[in-house]
Amino acid sequence: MSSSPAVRHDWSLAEVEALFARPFADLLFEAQQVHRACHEPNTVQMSTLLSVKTGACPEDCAYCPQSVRHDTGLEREQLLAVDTVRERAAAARNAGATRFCMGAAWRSPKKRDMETIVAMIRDVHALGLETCATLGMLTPAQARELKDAGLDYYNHNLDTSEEFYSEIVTTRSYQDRLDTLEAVREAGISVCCGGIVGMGESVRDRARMLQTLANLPRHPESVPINQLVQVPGTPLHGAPPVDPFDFVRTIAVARILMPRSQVRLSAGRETMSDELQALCFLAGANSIFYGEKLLTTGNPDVERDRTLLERLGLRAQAPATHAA
Ligand code: SAM
Ligand code: DTB
Ligand code: SF4
Repeated sequence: MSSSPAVRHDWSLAEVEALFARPFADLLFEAQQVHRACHEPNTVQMSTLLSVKTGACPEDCAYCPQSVRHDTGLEREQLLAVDTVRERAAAARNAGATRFCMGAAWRSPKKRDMETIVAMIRDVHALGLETCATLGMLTPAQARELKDAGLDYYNHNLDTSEEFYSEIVTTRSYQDRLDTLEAVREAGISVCCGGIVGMGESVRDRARMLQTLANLPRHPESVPINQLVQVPGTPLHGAPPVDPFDFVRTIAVARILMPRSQVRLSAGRETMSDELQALCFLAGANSIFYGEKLLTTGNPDVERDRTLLERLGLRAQAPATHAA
């Protein structure tokens, strides 16, 4: 493709559903063309996650092992010390990550926690890493405070369609999520926002979620597409598994709808074959979580990922300049 694909914000549901319905090869071909018109091919952005506060979350997200309402046997942990986080970030950088994402099992950060989080962000930023945090809902003032500390990205997922959302989470609304995304955007922080495939949602729900993301006033700079990690004790344990090709289709549609965004092949890689991951890269994924743990569950170890990238001729992306 010689000319850049248009960045649109007016996708209709019918158009997005039609993409999902296309023959697999046609869809992947278009996604790969869009990908190559907008990104350096054969490069992957690598983020390392750290859970800085684990478990005992008051929210009831049906997929999440950290909700206090699900008995998953997870050991809860208080907010980590700033020194510990700095050491883990330095190790991630030395292993090749360019972005470090700090996650907390909160509905929203409390006043007393903000000081520690701000210190963590300053230290990770000073290591030369891109900083990312996912701390739950934010007020506009909290978003500005995080921006001032040097926060580059904020992760807050829509998770699914507005229609299916109430089957998954009842303790906050879809509008709450959109309000946090707006606060993050207004503060000048780049947005990381995506969702989960494999919660029993329909193809229409997947299409609706991607349509909502693509029709935001600006596309999220990062779009994580997670495959549900089924954790015993969560209500979604035992949900019907996703057809792997449908997972790949979701990545491809995200790529076509949001041509310039980084599309992240996120949770769920530990149980995916190398071949399935290769199809996801072919469909336009150009970002992964890197390091043997996500927040509380497993991720492929560094050796397996290095080997996979080498076998596919993929290389790590340099830290992005924040163009949107
Ligand atoms: N508590 C904060 C929040 O919910 O905004 C931040 C952390 S939360 C764990 C971040 C995201 O991780 C969720 O929005 C969800 O998309 C994803 N996630 C959580 N558990 C998951 C699972 N079992 N499988 C796949 N993705 C999951
Ligand atoms: C995202 O979309 N996926 C990451 C990150 N953003 C915070 C989290 C995945 C969590 C998987 C379950 C766990 O490890 O607890
Ligand atoms: Fe809490 Fe976030 Fe898990 Fe929901 S996804 S239960 S808000 S940690």
